[in-house]
Amino acid sequence: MAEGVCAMTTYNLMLMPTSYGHPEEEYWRLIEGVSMWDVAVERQVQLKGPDAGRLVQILAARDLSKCKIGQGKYVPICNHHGVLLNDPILLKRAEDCYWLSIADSNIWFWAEAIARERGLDVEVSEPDVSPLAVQGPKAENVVASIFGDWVRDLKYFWFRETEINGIPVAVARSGWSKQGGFEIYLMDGSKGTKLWNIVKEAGQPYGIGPGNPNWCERVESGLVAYGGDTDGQTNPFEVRMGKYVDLHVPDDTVGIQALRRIAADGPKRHQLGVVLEGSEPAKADFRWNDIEKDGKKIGDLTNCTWSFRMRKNIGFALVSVTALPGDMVVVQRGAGPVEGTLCDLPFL
Ligand code: THG
Repeated sequence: MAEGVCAMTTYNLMLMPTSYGHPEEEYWRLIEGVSMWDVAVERQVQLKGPDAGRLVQILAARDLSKCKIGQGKYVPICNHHGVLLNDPILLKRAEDCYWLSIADSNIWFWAEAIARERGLDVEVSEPDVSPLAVQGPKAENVVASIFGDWVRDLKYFWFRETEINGIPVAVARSGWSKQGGFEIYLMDGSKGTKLWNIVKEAGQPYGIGPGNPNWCERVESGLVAYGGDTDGQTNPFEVRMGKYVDLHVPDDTVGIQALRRIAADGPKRHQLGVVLEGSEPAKADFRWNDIEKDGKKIGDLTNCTWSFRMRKNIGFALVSVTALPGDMVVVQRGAGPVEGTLCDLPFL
């Protein structure tokens, strides 16, 4: 509140700040400087016990057999039909302890139910962990000035557990932007303001300011939002996550039979970008609008944003695989139809 937050959204049954009142300033700070985000809503589902490794491989259709302690991986979690349930980042803390850093859907219930149904010796819980993201080209200098130069050697998604002024944290190279940066996983919620102020002070020389997972940057960069760009039928192949699915994982991985079938038949839809006509920020609220080609519906526009760098309205299209980059389409919105052109993702 002290930072002037003026908009929030709900995510994982919690409130996430979404604006501090200056969207364009917040965007350029991320692109050119450094921004700090309260993303405590990215809850951790912890799997702990002798069967934690087995459970995580049953939940995630990505081969985790070579995942090392201290390593993170982006893993699709699917149901038995191969439909995406969540797209967490997995953090391997120990041979018998993993975190699933989840997007907006309840994986605690799911993991607990699968563990009990399979008779596994593992405890599923939601520990007191709240990530704080530091993102942008100057993030590395800020985080190194707090924790030391070792953070510069962290590989993407790798992390190390440490502490700062008695505050227990894990520092990871990760975050929901393509501008580079870190996430500091706070392991004691009562010290949130203390940690925030440490980062804020260390960031002063670099012009740090508050922000949030930035909608414009993530669309430009082609990052998927589970639940925003996916519906109740979306499988990982449809939303460019096929590279995170390993079809050779053991047969007891939830959904793997369905995913093998979908891979063999070929998915029906794919995710492309769409650049809309016009060079004024769109006022209409786009969300899952019909996309038509030659007068027939071919799919949906799952998000749309004004791109500050492209000076165009852009969005993601979840469309029939018969639609290809370069195709002209029409998007149906409340204010009337608007023309657009399909393209590959990412935009930038
Ligand atoms: N941070 C943490 N947890 C999270 C998110 C986060 N959980 C949910 C959600 N966000 C997960 N979504 C993503 C999606 C993409 C990436 C990170 C989180 C990402 N992707 C890179 C890319 O697409 O180029 C690289 C992925 C790879 O190739 O392995 O970074 O933000 N804690």
